[in-house]
Amino acid sequence: MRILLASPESKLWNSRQHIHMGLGYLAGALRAAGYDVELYDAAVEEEPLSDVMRRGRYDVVGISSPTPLIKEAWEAARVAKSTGAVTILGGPHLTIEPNESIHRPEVDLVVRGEGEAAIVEIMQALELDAGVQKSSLSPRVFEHKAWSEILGLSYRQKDGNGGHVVHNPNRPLREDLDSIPFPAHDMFKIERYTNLQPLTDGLIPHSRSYTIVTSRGCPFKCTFCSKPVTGDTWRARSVENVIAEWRWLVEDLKATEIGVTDDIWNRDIKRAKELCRRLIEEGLNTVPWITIHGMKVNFTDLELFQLMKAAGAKRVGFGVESGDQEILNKVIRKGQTLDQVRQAFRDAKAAGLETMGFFIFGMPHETEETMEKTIRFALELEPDLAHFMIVSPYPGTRLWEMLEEEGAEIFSRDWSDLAIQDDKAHFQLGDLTAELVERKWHEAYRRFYLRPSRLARRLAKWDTWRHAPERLQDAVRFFFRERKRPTSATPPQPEWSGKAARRVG
Ligand code: B12
Ligand code: SF4
Repeated sequence: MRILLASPESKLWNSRQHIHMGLGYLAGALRAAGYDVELYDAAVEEEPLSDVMRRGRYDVVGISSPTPLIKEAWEAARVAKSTGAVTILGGPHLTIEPNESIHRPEVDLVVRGEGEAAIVEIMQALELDAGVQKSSLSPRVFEHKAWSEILGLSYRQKDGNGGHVVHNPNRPLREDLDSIPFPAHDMFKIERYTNLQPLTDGLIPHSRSYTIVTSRGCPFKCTFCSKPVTGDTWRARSVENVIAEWRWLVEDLKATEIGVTDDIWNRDIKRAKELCRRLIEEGLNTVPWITIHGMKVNFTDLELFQLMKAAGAKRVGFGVESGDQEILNKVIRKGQTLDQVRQAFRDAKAAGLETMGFFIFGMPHETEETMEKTIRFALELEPDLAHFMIVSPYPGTRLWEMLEEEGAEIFSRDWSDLAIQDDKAHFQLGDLTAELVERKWHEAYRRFYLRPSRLARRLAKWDTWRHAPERLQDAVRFFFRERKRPTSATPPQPEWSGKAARRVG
Protein backbone atom coordinates (compact mmCIF):
# COMPACT_ATOMS: atom_id res chain seq x y z
CA MET A 1 0.00 0.00 0.00
CA ARG A 2 1.35 3.43 -0.90
CA ILE A 3 0.87 5.91 1.93
CA LEU A 4 1.41 9.66 1.88
CA LEU A 5 1.38 11.73 5.07
CA ALA A 6 0.95 15.45 4.49
CA SER A 7 0.84 18.79 6.23
CA PRO A 8 -1.08 21.19 3.97
CA GLU A 9 -0.10 24.57 2.60
CA SER A 10 -0.18 27.39 5.09
CA LYS A 11 -0.80 31.00 4.20
CA LEU A 12 -0.48 31.83 7.87
CA TRP A 13 2.30 33.58 9.66
CA ASN A 14 5.40 31.50 9.86
CA SER A 15 8.84 32.92 9.50
CA ARG A 16 10.34 29.61 10.66
CA GLN A 17 9.90 26.18 9.26
CA HIS A 18 10.43 23.35 11.74
CA ILE A 19 10.01 19.68 11.02
CA HIS A 20 6.48 18.42 11.73
CA MET A 21 6.88 15.98 14.61
CA GLY A 22 3.32 14.67 14.33
CA LEU A 23 4.03 13.44 10.78
CA GLY A 24 7.46 12.22 11.88
CA TYR A 25 5.97 10.10 14.67
CA LEU A 26 3.28 8.64 12.40
CA ALA A 27 5.86 7.79 9.72
CA GLY A 28 8.10 6.20 12.36
CA ALA A 29 5.23 4.02 13.60
CA LEU A 30 4.20 2.96 10.07
CA ARG A 31 7.77 2.15 9.12
CA ALA A 32 8.27 0.08 12.27
CA ALA A 33 5.11 -1.86 11.37
CA GLY A 34 6.50 -2.59 7.89
CA TYR A 35 4.62 -0.07 5.75
CA ASP A 36 6.09 2.17 3.03
CA VAL A 37 5.36 5.79 3.69
CA GLU A 38 6.28 9.16 2.19
CA LEU A 39 6.10 12.63 3.75
CA TYR A 40 4.98 15.92 2.27
CA ASP A 41 5.40 19.06 4.35
CA ALA A 42 4.01 21.99 2.37
CA ALA A 43 6.12 24.38 4.42
CA VAL A 44 9.22 23.30 2.46
CA GLU A 45 8.05 21.53 -0.71
CA GLU A 46 8.29 23.16 -4.12
CA GLU A 47 5.84 20.93 -5.98
CA PRO A 48 2.16 21.55 -5.11
CA LEU A 49 0.56 18.80 -3.02
CA SER A 50 -2.09 18.23 -5.69
CA ASP A 51 0.60 17.40 -8.30
CA VAL A 52 2.37 15.04 -5.88
CA MET A 53 -0.86 13.21 -5.13
CA ARG A 54 -1.86 12.91 -8.78
CA ARG A 55 1.58 11.67 -9.79
CA GLY A 56 2.05 9.34 -6.81
CA ARG A 57 -1.35 7.61 -6.93
CA TYR A 58 -1.32 6.81 -3.24
CA ASP A 59 -3.72 4.29 -1.74
CA VAL A 60 -3.96 6.24 1.49
CA VAL A 61 -3.41 9.94 2.16
CA GLY A 62 -3.21 11.10 5.79
CA ILE A 63 -3.45 14.84 6.44
CA SER A 64 -2.57 16.68 9.64
CA SER A 65 -4.28 19.87 10.72
CA PRO A 66 -4.24 22.45 13.51
CA THR A 67 -7.35 24.65 13.78
CA PRO A 68 -6.30 27.51 11.45
CA LEU A 69 -5.35 25.13 8.60
CA ILE A 70 -8.48 22.99 8.47
CA LYS A 71 -9.78 24.53 5.22
CA GLU A 72 -6.50 23.71 3.51
CA ALA A 73 -6.71 20.18 4.95
CA TRP A 74 -10.19 19.70 3.45
CA GLU A 75 -8.96 20.94 0.10
CA ALA A 76 -6.04 18.50 0.23
CA ALA A 77 -8.48 15.69 1.09
CA ARG A 78 -10.68 16.67 -1.86
CA VAL A 79 -7.78 16.31 -4.28
CA ALA A 80 -6.63 13.07 -2.64
CA LYS A 81 -10.13 11.67 -3.00
CA SER A 82 -10.23 12.58 -6.68
CA THR A 83 -7.17 10.34 -7.16
CA GLY A 84 -9.01 7.42 -5.49
CA ALA A 85 -7.12 7.48 -2.18
CA VAL A 86 -8.63 6.68 1.20
CA THR A 87 -8.44 9.98 3.09
CA ILE A 88 -7.63 10.29 6.81
CA LEU A 89 -7.52 13.52 8.79
CA GLY A 90 -5.86 13.85 12.21
CA GLY A 91 -4.15 16.40 14.46
CA PRO A 92 -5.18 19.03 17.05
CA HIS A 93 -8.24 20.40 15.26
CA LEU A 94 -9.67 16.98 14.48
CA THR A 95 -9.32 16.05 18.14
CA ILE A 96 -11.42 19.08 19.16
CA GLU A 97 -13.94 19.12 16.31
CA PRO A 98 -14.13 15.69 14.63
CA ASN A 99 -17.78 16.03 13.67
CA GLU A 100 -17.58 18.81 11.10
CA SER A 101 -14.87 16.93 9.17
CA ILE A 102 -16.30 13.42 9.24
CA HIS A 103 -19.52 14.80 7.75
CA ARG A 104 -17.66 16.09 4.71
CA PRO A 105 -17.69 13.92 1.59
CA GLU A 106 -13.95 14.27 0.96
CA VAL A 107 -13.06 12.81 4.37
CA ASP A 108 -13.21 9.03 4.93
CA LEU A 109 -11.70 8.73 8.39
CA VAL A 110 -10.92 11.08 11.28
CA VAL A 111 -8.42 10.21 14.02
CA ARG A 112 -8.74 11.95 17.39
CA GLY A 113 -5.80 12.18 19.78
CA GLU A 114 -2.40 10.52 19.49
CA GLY A 115 -2.16 8.71 16.20
CA GLU A 116 0.79 6.29 16.21
CA ALA A 117 -1.24 3.21 17.13
CA ALA A 118 -4.38 4.29 15.27
CA ILE A 119 -2.68 4.76 11.90
CA VAL A 120 -1.18 1.26 12.03
CA GLU A 121 -4.52 -0.25 13.06
CA ILE A 122 -6.18 1.58 10.16
CA MET A 123 -3.74 0.04 7.69
CA GLN A 124 -4.43 -3.39 9.16
CA ALA A 125 -8.19 -2.85 8.95
CA LEU A 126 -7.86 -1.73 5.31
CA GLU A 127 -6.11 -4.99 4.53
CA LEU A 128 -9.01 -6.91 6.08
CA ASP A 129 -11.60 -4.74 4.35
CA ALA A 130 -10.01 -4.72 0.88
CA GLY A 131 -13.30 -3.84 -0.87
CA VAL A 132 -13.35 -0.45 0.84
CA GLN A 133 -10.21 0.71 -0.89
CA LYS A 134 -11.59 -0.01 -4.34
CA SER A 135 -14.96 1.51 -3.51
CA SER A 136 -15.68 4.58 -5.61
CA LEU A 137 -18.27 5.71 -3.07
CA SER A 138 -17.74 9.20 -1.83
CA PRO A 139 -17.61 9.29 1.11
CA ARG A 140 -16.59 5.72 1.83
CA VAL A 141 -18.52 3.55 4.29
CA PHE A 142 -16.85 0.81 6.32
CA GLU A 143 -18.23 -2.59 7.21
CA HIS A 144 -15.62 -4.83 8.83
CA LYS A 145 -15.76 -5.31 12.61
CA ALA A 146 -12.12 -4.19 12.84
CA TRP A 147 -13.15 -0.54 12.34
CA SER A 148 -15.28 -0.48 15.47
CA GLU A 149 -12.25 -1.54 17.54
CA ILE A 150 -9.96 1.35 16.60
CA LEU A 151 -10.03 3.76 19.56
CA GLY A 152 -10.22 7.46 18.73
CA LEU A 153 -11.54 6.78 15.21
CA SER A 154 -14.55 8.53 13.67
CA TYR A 155 -15.95 6.91 10.50
CA ARG A 156 -19.07 6.02 8.55
CA GLN A 157 -20.39 2.59 9.39
CA LYS A 158 -22.32 0.73 6.71
CA ASP A 159 -26.05 0.31 7.41
CA GLY A 160 -29.26 -0.25 5.45
CA ASN A 161 -29.36 3.40 4.39
CA GLY A 162 -25.77 3.56 3.21
CA GLY A 163 -23.92 4.61 6.34
CA HIS A 164 -24.05 6.61 9.55
CA VAL A 165 -21.29 8.38 11.46
CA VAL A 166 -19.80 6.56 14.44
CA HIS A 167 -17.34 8.03 16.95
CA ASN A 168 -15.48 5.15 18.60
CA PRO A 169 -14.48 5.73 22.26
CA ASN A 170 -11.44 7.96 22.86
CA ARG A 171 -8.02 6.39 22.95
CA PRO A 172 -6.43 6.76 26.40
CA LEU A 173 -3.22 8.81 26.42
CA ARG A 174 -0.28 6.54 25.84
CA GLU A 175 1.65 6.09 29.08
CA ASP A 176 4.68 4.15 27.91
CA LEU A 177 6.21 6.73 25.60
CA ASP A 178 9.44 4.73 25.35
CA SER A 179 7.60 2.09 23.35
CA ILE A 180 6.74 4.56 20.56
CA PRO A 181 9.22 4.29 17.65
CA PHE A 182 11.39 7.37 17.17
CA PRO A 183 10.01 9.91 14.72
CA ALA A 184 11.31 9.35 11.19
CA HIS A 185 13.72 12.33 11.42
CA ASP A 186 15.69 10.98 8.46
CA MET A 187 12.69 11.34 6.13
CA PHE A 188 12.57 15.15 6.37
CA LYS A 189 14.36 17.28 3.76
CA ILE A 190 16.24 18.83 6.63
CA GLU A 191 18.33 21.27 4.61
CA ARG A 192 15.13 23.09 3.61
CA TYR A 193 14.07 23.94 7.17
CA THR A 194 15.06 27.16 8.89
CA ASN A 195 16.94 27.82 12.10
CA LEU A 196 14.85 27.23 15.17
CA GLN A 197 14.70 30.74 16.60
CA PRO A 198 15.73 34.18 15.33
CA LEU A 199 18.79 34.47 17.52
CA THR A 200 20.27 31.22 16.27
CA ASP A 201 20.22 32.51 12.67
CA GLY A 202 23.59 34.13 13.01
CA LEU A 203 25.00 31.04 14.62
CA ILE A 204 24.95 28.62 11.71
CA PRO A 205 23.71 29.91 8.36
CA HIS A 206 23.00 26.47 6.91
CA SER A 207 21.47 24.70 9.83
CA ARG A 208 20.28 21.14 10.14
CA SER A 209 17.68 21.96 12.76
CA TYR A 210 15.93 19.02 14.38
CA THR A 211 13.37 19.01 17.15
CA ILE A 212 12.76 16.48 19.89
CA VAL A 213 9.83 15.78 22.23
CA THR A 214 11.07 14.41 25.58
CA SER A 215 7.69 14.44 27.35
CA ARG A 216 4.05 14.99 26.45
CA GLY A 217 1.34 17.07 28.11
CA CYS A 218 1.21 19.60 30.93
CA PRO A 219 -0.73 19.46 34.23
CA PHE A 220 -1.23 23.26 34.33
CA LYS A 221 -4.41 24.66 32.86
CA CYS A 222 -3.63 28.12 31.55
CA THR A 223 -6.93 29.39 30.24
CA PHE A 224 -5.65 30.30 26.75
CA CYS A 225 -3.69 27.09 26.15
CA SER A 226 -4.89 24.52 23.65
CA LYS A 227 -3.36 21.08 24.13
CA PRO A 228 -6.00 18.71 22.84
CA VAL A 229 -3.59 15.98 21.79
CA THR A 230 -0.94 15.93 24.51
CA GLY A 231 -3.41 16.53 27.36
CA ASP A 232 -3.52 17.70 30.99
CA THR A 233 -1.16 15.14 32.50
CA TRP A 234 2.60 14.92 32.20
CA ARG A 235 4.12 11.81 30.65
CA ALA A 236 7.87 11.57 30.33
CA ARG A 237 10.16 9.42 28.26
CA SER A 238 13.02 7.82 30.18
CA VAL A 239 16.30 9.69 30.09
CA GLU A 240 17.95 6.74 28.31
CA ASN A 241 15.33 6.70 25.59
CA VAL A 242 15.76 10.45 24.99
CA ILE A 243 19.55 10.09 24.95
CA ALA A 244 19.30 7.38 22.27
CA GLU A 245 17.28 9.69 19.99
CA TRP A 246 19.57 12.65 20.75
CA ARG A 247 22.58 10.50 19.79
CA TRP A 248 20.90 9.61 16.48
CA LEU A 249 20.35 13.32 15.77
CA VAL A 250 23.89 14.37 16.70
CA GLU A 251 25.99 11.47 15.46
CA ASP A 252 24.10 10.07 12.47
CA LEU A 253 21.94 12.92 11.22
CA LYS A 254 24.57 15.59 11.92
CA ALA A 255 22.20 18.02 13.62
CA THR A 256 23.60 21.53 13.96
CA GLU A 257 20.91 22.66 16.42
CA ILE A 258 18.21 20.93 18.41
CA GLY A 259 14.95 22.31 19.77
CA VAL A 260 13.11 20.72 22.68
CA THR A 261 9.41 21.26 21.89
CA ASP A 262 7.76 19.72 24.97
CA ASP A 263 4.87 21.54 26.58
CA ILE A 264 6.84 21.56 29.87
CA TRP A 265 10.14 19.66 29.64
CA ASN A 266 11.32 20.58 33.18
CA ARG A 267 8.18 19.47 35.07
CA ASP A 268 10.41 17.05 37.00
CA ILE A 269 13.53 19.05 37.81
CA LYS A 270 15.47 15.94 38.91
CA ARG A 271 14.87 14.30 35.56
CA ALA A 272 15.77 17.50 33.71
CA LYS A 273 19.11 17.63 35.56
CA GLU A 274 19.71 13.94 34.92
CA LEU A 275 19.11 14.46 31.20
CA CYS A 276 21.70 17.26 31.14
CA ARG A 277 24.23 15.16 33.07
CA ARG A 278 23.79 12.27 30.62
CA LEU A 279 24.21 14.60 27.61
CA ILE A 280 27.50 15.76 29.12
CA GLU A 281 28.68 12.22 29.98
CA GLU A 282 27.85 10.94 26.51
CA GLY A 283 29.63 13.82 24.78
CA LEU A 284 26.38 14.92 23.16
CA ASN A 285 26.78 18.49 24.42
CA THR A 286 28.50 19.63 21.24
CA VAL A 287 25.33 20.72 19.44
CA PRO A 288 23.57 23.88 20.68
CA TRP A 289 20.00 23.39 21.83
CA ILE A 290 17.13 25.54 22.99
CA THR A 291 13.77 25.10 24.69
CA ILE A 292 11.60 26.35 21.86
CA HIS A 293 8.32 26.90 23.60
CA GLY A 294 9.64 27.76 26.98
CA MET A 295 10.19 26.13 30.33
CA LYS A 296 8.11 26.58 33.46
CA VAL A 297 9.74 28.98 35.95
CA ASN A 298 8.36 27.00 38.93
CA PHE A 299 10.70 24.07 38.36
CA THR A 300 14.06 25.78 37.94
CA ASP A 301 17.13 26.65 40.00
CA LEU A 302 20.63 27.88 39.33
CA GLU A 303 22.03 24.34 39.20
CA LEU A 304 19.60 23.33 36.47
CA PHE A 305 20.64 26.27 34.29
CA GLN A 306 24.33 25.59 34.92
CA LEU A 307 23.84 21.97 33.92
CA MET A 308 21.90 23.03 30.83
CA LYS A 309 24.67 25.37 29.82
CA ALA A 310 27.27 22.60 30.28
CA ALA A 311 25.01 20.27 28.29
CA GLY A 312 25.09 22.60 25.29
CA ALA A 313 21.95 24.70 25.81
CA LYS A 314 22.16 28.13 24.22
CA ARG A 315 18.96 29.84 25.23
CA VAL A 316 15.97 29.29 27.49
CA GLY A 317 12.51 30.72 27.02
CA PHE A 318 9.83 31.23 29.67
CA GLY A 319 6.09 31.78 29.43
CA VAL A 320 5.91 35.04 31.39
CA GLU A 321 2.57 36.12 29.90
CA SER A 322 1.73 39.12 32.11
CA GLY A 323 3.31 41.66 34.42
CA ASP A 324 0.13 41.86 36.49
CA GLN A 325 -0.14 39.23 39.24
CA GLU A 326 -3.89 39.44 39.36
CA ILE A 327 -4.30 38.76 35.64
CA LEU A 328 -1.86 35.87 36.04
CA ASN A 329 -3.83 34.41 38.96
CA LYS A 330 -7.42 35.11 38.09
CA VAL A 331 -7.58 35.29 34.31
CA ILE A 332 -4.68 33.25 32.93
CA ARG A 333 -4.44 30.89 35.93
CA LYS A 334 -0.77 30.50 35.24
CA GLY A 335 0.18 29.11 38.65
CA GLN A 336 3.33 31.24 38.95
CA THR A 337 4.40 34.48 40.61
CA LEU A 338 6.24 37.47 39.21
CA ASP A 339 9.02 36.80 41.73
CA GLN A 340 9.45 33.25 40.47
CA VAL A 341 9.81 34.72 36.98
CA ARG A 342 12.40 37.26 38.16
CA GLN A 343 14.40 34.52 39.89
CA ALA A 344 14.36 32.22 36.85
CA PHE A 345 15.66 35.00 34.58
CA ARG A 346 18.35 35.90 37.11
CA ASP A 347 19.52 32.29 37.43
CA ALA A 348 19.48 31.60 33.70
CA LYS A 349 21.52 34.73 32.99
CA ALA A 350 23.93 33.92 35.82
CA ALA A 351 24.52 30.52 34.22
CA GLY A 352 25.45 32.26 30.97
CA LEU A 353 22.34 31.36 28.99
CA GLU A 354 20.52 33.68 26.61
CA THR A 355 16.91 34.27 27.61
CA MET A 356 13.61 34.73 25.86
CA GLY A 357 10.25 35.81 27.27
CA PHE A 358 6.78 35.06 25.90
CA PHE A 359 4.15 37.68 26.74
CA ILE A 360 0.44 37.74 26.00
CA PHE A 361 -1.80 40.76 25.32
CA GLY A 362 -5.55 41.23 25.36
CA MET A 363 -6.82 38.64 27.85
CA PRO A 364 -10.34 39.37 29.14
CA HIS A 365 -10.39 42.00 31.92
CA GLU A 366 -7.08 43.46 30.82
CA THR A 367 -6.83 47.24 30.88
CA GLU A 368 -4.38 49.75 29.50
CA GLU A 369 -2.74 49.61 32.92
CA THR A 370 -2.27 45.82 33.05
CA MET A 371 -0.79 45.79 29.54
CA GLU A 372 1.47 48.66 30.53
CA LYS A 373 2.65 46.54 33.48
CA THR A 374 3.45 43.73 31.04
CA ILE A 375 5.57 46.03 28.88
CA ARG A 376 7.40 47.34 31.95
CA PHE A 377 7.96 43.81 33.21
CA ALA A 378 9.50 42.83 29.85
CA LEU A 379 11.81 45.83 30.08
CA GLU A 380 12.72 44.95 33.67
CA LEU A 381 13.50 41.30 32.86
CA GLU A 382 15.54 42.34 29.82
CA PRO A 383 15.56 39.04 27.95
CA ASP A 384 17.61 38.77 24.75
CA LEU A 385 14.39 38.21 22.87
CA ALA A 386 10.80 39.05 23.73
CA HIS A 387 7.82 37.64 21.91
CA PHE A 388 4.58 39.55 22.40
CA MET A 389 1.46 37.75 21.29
CA ILE A 390 -2.12 38.92 20.94
CA VAL A 391 -4.22 36.18 22.50
CA SER A 392 -6.05 33.83 20.14
CA PRO A 393 -9.08 31.95 21.50
CA TYR A 394 -8.99 28.27 20.54
CA PRO A 395 -12.05 26.06 20.79
CA GLY A 396 -11.93 23.75 23.78
CA THR A 397 -10.05 26.22 25.99
CA ARG A 398 -11.38 27.89 29.13
CA LEU A 399 -10.75 31.23 27.39
CA TRP A 400 -13.18 30.25 24.63
CA GLU A 401 -15.86 29.55 27.27
CA MET A 402 -15.11 32.81 29.10
CA LEU A 403 -15.66 34.80 25.93
CA GLU A 404 -18.96 33.06 25.31
CA GLU A 405 -20.11 33.51 28.91
CA GLU A 406 -19.19 37.19 29.00
CA GLY A 407 -20.60 37.99 25.56
CA ALA A 408 -17.39 39.15 23.90
CA GLU A 409 -17.52 40.49 20.37
CA ILE A 410 -15.49 37.96 18.42
CA PHE A 411 -14.08 39.08 15.08
CA SER A 412 -12.75 35.74 13.94
CA ARG A 413 -15.52 34.34 11.80
CA ASP A 414 -13.87 31.13 10.69
CA TRP A 415 -11.12 28.79 11.78
CA SER A 416 -8.48 30.31 9.56
CA ASP A 417 -8.83 33.61 11.45
CA LEU A 418 -7.43 31.93 14.55
CA ALA A 419 -3.82 32.04 13.47
CA ILE A 420 -1.65 33.06 16.38
CA GLN A 421 1.28 35.45 16.16
CA ASP A 422 -0.76 37.82 14.05
CA ASP A 423 -1.01 41.53 14.68
CA LYS A 424 -4.76 41.76 15.13
CA ALA A 425 -7.03 41.26 18.11
CA HIS A 426 -9.48 38.40 17.77
CA PHE A 427 -12.12 39.82 20.09
CA GLN A 428 -13.09 42.78 22.26
CA LEU A 429 -14.88 42.82 25.57
CA GLY A 430 -16.23 45.91 27.36
CA ASP A 431 -13.56 48.59 27.66
CA LEU A 432 -10.94 46.23 26.26
CA THR A 433 -11.26 47.30 22.64
CA ALA A 434 -9.34 45.75 19.76
CA GLU A 435 -7.74 49.12 19.04
CA LEU A 436 -6.39 49.32 22.59
CA VAL A 437 -4.92 45.81 22.48
CA GLU A 438 -3.30 46.36 19.07
CA ARG A 439 -1.93 49.74 20.14
CA LYS A 440 -0.31 48.30 23.26
CA TRP A 441 1.03 45.32 21.27
CA HIS A 442 2.75 47.60 18.74
CA GLU A 443 3.96 49.74 21.59
CA ALA A 444 5.45 46.70 23.34
CA TYR A 445 7.54 45.85 20.27
CA ARG A 446 8.58 49.45 19.78
CA ARG A 447 9.54 50.05 23.39
CA PHE A 448 11.33 46.72 23.80
CA TYR A 449 13.25 46.51 20.55
CA LEU A 450 13.87 50.21 19.87
CA ARG A 451 15.13 51.19 23.30
CA PRO A 452 18.51 52.88 22.95
CA SER A 453 20.50 50.39 25.06
CA ARG A 454 19.29 47.44 23.02
CA LEU A 455 19.69 49.21 19.69
CA ALA A 456 23.29 50.02 20.53
CA ARG A 457 24.00 46.36 21.34
CA ARG A 458 22.29 45.11 18.15
CA LEU A 459 23.94 47.61 15.84
CA ALA A 460 27.32 46.48 17.09
CA LYS A 461 26.60 42.96 15.76
CA TRP A 462 27.48 41.97 12.19
CA ASP A 463 24.41 39.73 12.06
CA THR A 464 22.12 42.77 12.30
CA TRP A 465 23.61 44.26 9.14
CA ARG A 466 23.63 40.95 7.27
CA HIS A 467 19.87 40.62 7.77
CA ALA A 468 19.15 44.33 7.38
CA PRO A 469 16.53 44.10 4.56
CA GLU A 470 14.39 41.49 6.33
CA ARG A 471 14.78 43.33 9.63
CA LEU A 472 13.54 46.55 8.03
CA GLN A 473 10.40 44.85 6.69
CA ASP A 474 9.73 43.34 10.11
CA ALA A 475 10.30 46.67 11.75
CA VAL A 476 7.67 48.38 9.62
CA ARG A 477 5.07 45.75 10.46
CA PHE A 478 5.81 45.39 14.13
CA PHE A 479 6.55 48.94 15.11
CA PHE A 480 4.55 51.20 12.85
CA ARG A 481 1.78 49.75 10.69
CA GLU A 482 -1.62 49.71 12.35
CA ARG A 483 -4.09 47.61 10.45
CA LYS A 484 -7.56 48.86 9.45
CA ARG A 485 -10.24 46.77 11.08
CA PRO A 486 -13.56 46.06 9.41
CA THR A 487 -16.46 47.52 11.40
CA SER A 488 -19.36 45.29 12.39
CA ALA A 489 -21.26 46.75 9.41
CA THR A 490 -18.59 45.42 7.05
CA PRO A 491 -17.93 41.77 7.85
CA PRO A 492 -14.38 40.51 7.26
CA GLN A 493 -13.56 39.41 3.75
CA PRO A 494 -12.35 35.82 3.28
CA GLU A 495 -8.82 36.95 2.48
CA TRP A 496 -8.65 38.91 5.75
CA SER A 497 -7.20 35.88 7.52
CA GLY A 498 -4.55 35.01 5.03
CA LYS A 499 -2.22 37.97 5.37
CA ALA A 500 1.28 36.71 5.82
CA ALA A 501 2.99 38.10 8.86
CA ARG A 502 6.51 37.67 10.14
CA ARG A 503 8.06 37.84 13.53
CA VAL A 504 10.81 40.23 14.43
CA GLY A 505 14.17 38.86 15.37
C1 B12 B 1 6.44 22.47 17.50
C2 B12 B 1 5.12 23.18 17.20
C3 B12 B 1 5.07 23.98 16.08
C4 B12 B 1 6.24 24.11 15.10
C5 B12 B 1 6.30 22.88 14.20
C6 B12 B 1 4.99 22.54 13.50
C7 B12 B 1 4.38 21.20 13.89
N1 B12 B 1 3.11 21.06 13.56
O1 B12 B 1 5.01 20.30 14.44
C8 B12 B 1 5.90 25.45 14.36
C9 B12 B 1 6.57 26.59 15.08
C10 B12 B 1 6.29 25.54 12.89
C11 B12 B 1 4.39 25.50 14.60
C12 B12 B 1 3.54 26.21 13.82
C13 B12 B 1 2.18 26.26 14.04
N2 B12 B 1 1.52 25.85 15.15
CO1 B12 B 1 2.31 24.77 16.52
N3 B12 B 1 2.90 23.66 17.89
C14 B12 B 1 4.00 23.03 18.07
C15 B12 B 1 3.93 22.23 19.39
C16 B12 B 1 4.58 23.03 20.51
C17 B12 B 1 4.53 20.85 19.38
C18 B12 B 1 4.07 19.99 18.20
C19 B12 B 1 4.48 18.59 18.47
O2 B12 B 1 5.60 18.24 18.24
N4 B12 B 1 3.56 17.77 19.01
C20 B12 B 1 3.84 16.39 19.35
C21 B12 B 1 3.22 15.47 18.31
C22 B12 B 1 3.50 14.03 18.68
O3 B12 B 1 1.81 15.69 18.35
P1 B12 B 1 0.97 16.19 17.08
O4 B12 B 1 1.78 17.00 16.19
O5 B12 B 1 -0.31 16.73 17.56
O6 B12 B 1 0.67 14.80 16.31
C23 B12 B 1 -0.03 13.69 16.90
C24 B12 B 1 -1.56 13.74 16.78
O7 B12 B 1 -2.08 15.04 16.61
C25 B12 B 1 -1.90 12.83 15.64
N5 B12 B 1 -1.90 13.39 14.29
C26 B12 B 1 -1.39 14.53 13.83
N6 B12 B 1 -1.57 14.62 12.48
C27 B12 B 1 -2.18 13.51 12.08
C28 B12 B 1 -2.58 13.09 10.81
C29 B12 B 1 -3.17 11.83 10.68
C30 B12 B 1 -3.56 11.36 9.34
C31 B12 B 1 -3.39 11.01 11.84
C32 B12 B 1 -4.00 9.69 11.71
C33 B12 B 1 -3.02 11.47 13.12
C34 B12 B 1 -2.41 12.70 13.22
O8 B12 B 1 -0.87 11.85 15.71
C35 B12 B 1 0.37 12.50 16.06
C36 B12 B 1 1.23 11.51 16.82
O9 B12 B 1 0.64 11.16 18.03
C37 B12 B 1 2.39 22.15 19.59
C38 B12 B 1 1.94 21.93 21.03
C39 B12 B 1 1.76 20.44 21.29
N7 B12 B 1 2.08 20.03 22.45
O10 B12 B 1 1.36 19.65 20.43
C40 B12 B 1 1.93 23.44 18.95
C41 B12 B 1 0.53 23.50 18.36
C42 B12 B 1 0.23 22.20 17.63
N8 B12 B 1 0.63 24.56 17.37
C43 B12 B 1 -0.46 25.24 17.22
C44 B12 B 1 -0.66 26.21 16.22
C45 B12 B 1 -1.94 27.01 16.32
C46 B12 B 1 0.28 26.42 15.19
C47 B12 B 1 0.13 27.37 14.00
C48 B12 B 1 -1.22 27.28 13.33
C49 B12 B 1 0.50 28.77 14.50
C50 B12 B 1 0.05 29.90 13.61
N9 B12 B 1 0.85 30.26 12.70
O11 B12 B 1 -1.00 30.41 13.78
C51 B12 B 1 1.25 26.91 13.06
C52 B12 B 1 0.75 25.83 12.06
C53 B12 B 1 1.88 25.10 11.34
C54 B12 B 1 1.48 23.70 10.88
N10 B12 B 1 1.53 23.48 9.59
O12 B12 B 1 1.15 22.82 11.68
C55 B12 B 1 -1.48 24.85 18.27
C56 B12 B 1 -2.66 24.11 17.67
C57 B12 B 1 -3.94 24.42 18.41
C58 B12 B 1 -5.10 23.95 17.65
N11 B12 B 1 -6.24 23.99 18.29
O13 B12 B 1 -5.06 23.59 16.51
C59 B12 B 1 -0.63 24.00 19.28
C60 B12 B 1 -1.38 22.86 19.98
C61 B12 B 1 -0.05 25.00 20.33
C62 B12 B 1 -1.06 25.67 21.23
N12 B12 B 1 -1.19 25.23 22.46
O14 B12 B 1 -1.74 26.59 20.86
N13 B12 B 1 4.02 24.74 15.69
S1 SF4 C 1 0.78 27.52 28.58
FE1 SF4 C 1 2.44 26.13 29.20
S2 SF4 C 1 2.18 25.92 31.43
FE2 SF4 C 1 0.26 26.71 30.63
S3 SF4 C 1 -1.02 24.90 30.29
FE3 SF4 C 1 -0.01 25.42 28.34
S4 SF4 C 1 1.83 24.15 28.29
FE4 SF4 C 1 1.11 24.20 30.44
